[in-house]
Amino acid sequence: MNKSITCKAAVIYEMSAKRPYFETRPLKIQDIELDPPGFGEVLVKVSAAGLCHSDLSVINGNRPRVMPIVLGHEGSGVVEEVGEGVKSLEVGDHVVFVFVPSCGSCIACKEGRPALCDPALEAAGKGTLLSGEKRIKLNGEYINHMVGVSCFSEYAVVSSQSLVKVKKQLPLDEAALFGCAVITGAGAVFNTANIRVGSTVAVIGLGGTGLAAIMGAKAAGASKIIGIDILQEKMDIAKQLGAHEVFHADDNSIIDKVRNFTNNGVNYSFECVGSEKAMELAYKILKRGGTAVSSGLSHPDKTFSIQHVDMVAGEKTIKGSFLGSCVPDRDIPAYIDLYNSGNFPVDRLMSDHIALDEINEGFEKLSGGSTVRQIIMFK
Ligand code: CXF
Ligand code: ZN
Repeated sequence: MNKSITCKAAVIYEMSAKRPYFETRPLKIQDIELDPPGFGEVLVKVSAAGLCHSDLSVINGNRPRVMPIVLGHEGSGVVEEVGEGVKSLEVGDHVVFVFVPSCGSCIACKEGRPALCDPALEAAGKGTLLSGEKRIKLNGEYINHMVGVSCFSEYAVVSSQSLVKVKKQLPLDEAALFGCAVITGAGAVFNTANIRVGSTVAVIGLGGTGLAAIMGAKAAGASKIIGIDILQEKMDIAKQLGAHEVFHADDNSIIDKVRNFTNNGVNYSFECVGSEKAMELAYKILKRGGTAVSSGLSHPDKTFSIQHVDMVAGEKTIKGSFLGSCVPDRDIPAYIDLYNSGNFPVDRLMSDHIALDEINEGFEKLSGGSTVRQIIMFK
């Protein structure tokens, strides 16, 4: 009979803490107890976990979640134990967490759109694993899972459908990036937009996801790539990764500048901020016939507005992109191969490696915009 284990994890009890987080310390490093993996579940020893804006959005209240919760949805690790019925993975396998598990039997999964898996959405809302169960206990009471992952923890019990096996040659800090930044940003380019070689592209918001979109656009053969942000450091990285031009988001003449740099607007724009202002800009810089793709997540109260007639007469498309419209088992290994070919320098997204107990300092830095991906490394 397998036993439960005790390990350290970052727990958050309430949202909307004030900054600076290194003073208010919204994430508490505590001992949690993990039940053994149930049917179809896996115990993973977490190796690396990235600090992403979507975790920050839970901390600052932009993305309300059930509390208390162990955050973390971008990570990698090594399989420590498999529950009954797990056929696809074995002890010692290296894995990347996926923030939408796919049940495989709902209509969305069956039609090849696992990002839209219905049971996964329900489980995420309730803070459970795909099975509907919780496996994390704090002081004897069950607490919540973050999108079935909760990898700001030394160990995680997750559904086997929340994992993709990866080759052992790939360093696990690099592997972690594929679970969110890369599939979300590059997936939006490769899958959601499915851009044509020669397309003109603008990316708004040059964090982990936006920079992955820049790399994706370059790898997919875009002829002009524009990066837009409010921070010079990020615009500089975008240029190193393939942006031909960068503009400051607050520049009053940005729309004209994008139009002048391209043939009167871009074929594809990618909103990677999660703000209605960025969404409106993404729409306004489109060329006729263009498509604006948004992977940013704003507060549920937010709406954006566009000129209706312009959308109709200009045959413009607005598309949402969740999980980069990826099929993780297919796309994560493919994106890793692309990385290994040298044409997709994902490791450039890494700013820092930190320890679990530096997580509040890390989120403060992320809020200030001075970093791309900080990776928590576990021993
Ligand atoms: C998010 C989507 C909402 C749940 C957490 C992960 N994606 C990228 O950050
Ligand atoms: Zn993320």
